[in-house]
Amino acid sequence: MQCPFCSKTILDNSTSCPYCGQLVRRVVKDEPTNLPSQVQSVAVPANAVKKAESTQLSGSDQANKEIKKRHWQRWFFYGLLILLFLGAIGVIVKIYNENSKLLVTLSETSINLEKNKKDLTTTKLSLTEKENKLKEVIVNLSEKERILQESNKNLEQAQQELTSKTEEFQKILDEQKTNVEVLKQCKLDLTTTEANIYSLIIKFGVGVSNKDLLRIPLADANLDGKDTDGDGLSDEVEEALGTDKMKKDTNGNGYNDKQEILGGYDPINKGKLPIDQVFASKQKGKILLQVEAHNEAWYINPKDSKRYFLGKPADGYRAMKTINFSSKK
Ligand SMILES: [Ca+2]
Ligand SMILES: [Ca+2]
Ligand SMILES: [Ca+2]
Repeated sequence: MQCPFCSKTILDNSTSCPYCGQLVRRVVKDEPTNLPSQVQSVAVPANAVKKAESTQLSGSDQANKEIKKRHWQRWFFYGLLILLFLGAIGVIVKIYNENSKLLVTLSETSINLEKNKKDLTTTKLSLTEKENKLKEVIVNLSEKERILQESNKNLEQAQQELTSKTEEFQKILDEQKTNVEVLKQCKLDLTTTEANIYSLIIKFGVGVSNKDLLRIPLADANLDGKDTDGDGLSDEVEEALGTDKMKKDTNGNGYNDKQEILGGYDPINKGKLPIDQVFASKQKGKILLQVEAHNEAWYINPKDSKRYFLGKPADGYRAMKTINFSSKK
């Protein structure tokens, strides 16, 4: 049968439910109670009642044991649930913490990424700027390379010109060397010629007194040279003539020494010079040496019978070249 209170299956002759302890069967001798209508009333003998009561007590202990067992099972189950719940909470907390850390890491990574993006942008800008500068440098380099090539061409051309000029210069140097050699030879020849002229002047020169020399008119030639007083007669000529080389007008008559002597007047004393054309004509072609002075030489030109100053014998060649005379006349 089933207990009407807890619906558990119990023995058919049970008077009370071993599970819930409720009375399920009423004994006849007892007074009627307010049992549920389902409870059946049966006539039970007295020993059976005792036995039933004994059985009822035994069932009640079992029921209590079962109840305690179920009670402990329930608490074990609750404990297990609590443990599971706490474990789940622990797992959730751990996951939350991990997520938080992950979020922090993600945030930091995001910040770093943003920073890296900015750095990358800055680097790109810098790179672009450097690229532009590099392009400018390349352009400048190309321009400089072009200039360099042009310079190299110019240099090459200049080198060619230099080589050409060097060759020309070398030719000029060679010519100059040749000319120097020729000049040396000419100087040597000149020295030889001067020596010959000197020998000729000494050999063919005829001594003449200053008085006789004044009888021959002076030619207006070979009178230049160092002229201290500026009267037109060189110091050397004035020494030969006996005039003052420091005064234009030796005798102080208002006419300078050159004017007077070329005009036939005495530049030292007053009056005319003792010009003697016959005497002068006899001296044509001769070289006269002024023995009363410093052996200055005078050449009497056959063309005009005038005396030409040759200077000292060593200077004779220079003087004679300018006279254009013929000694044979
Ligand atoms: Ca003079
Ligand atoms: Ca003078
Ligand atoms: Ca005078």
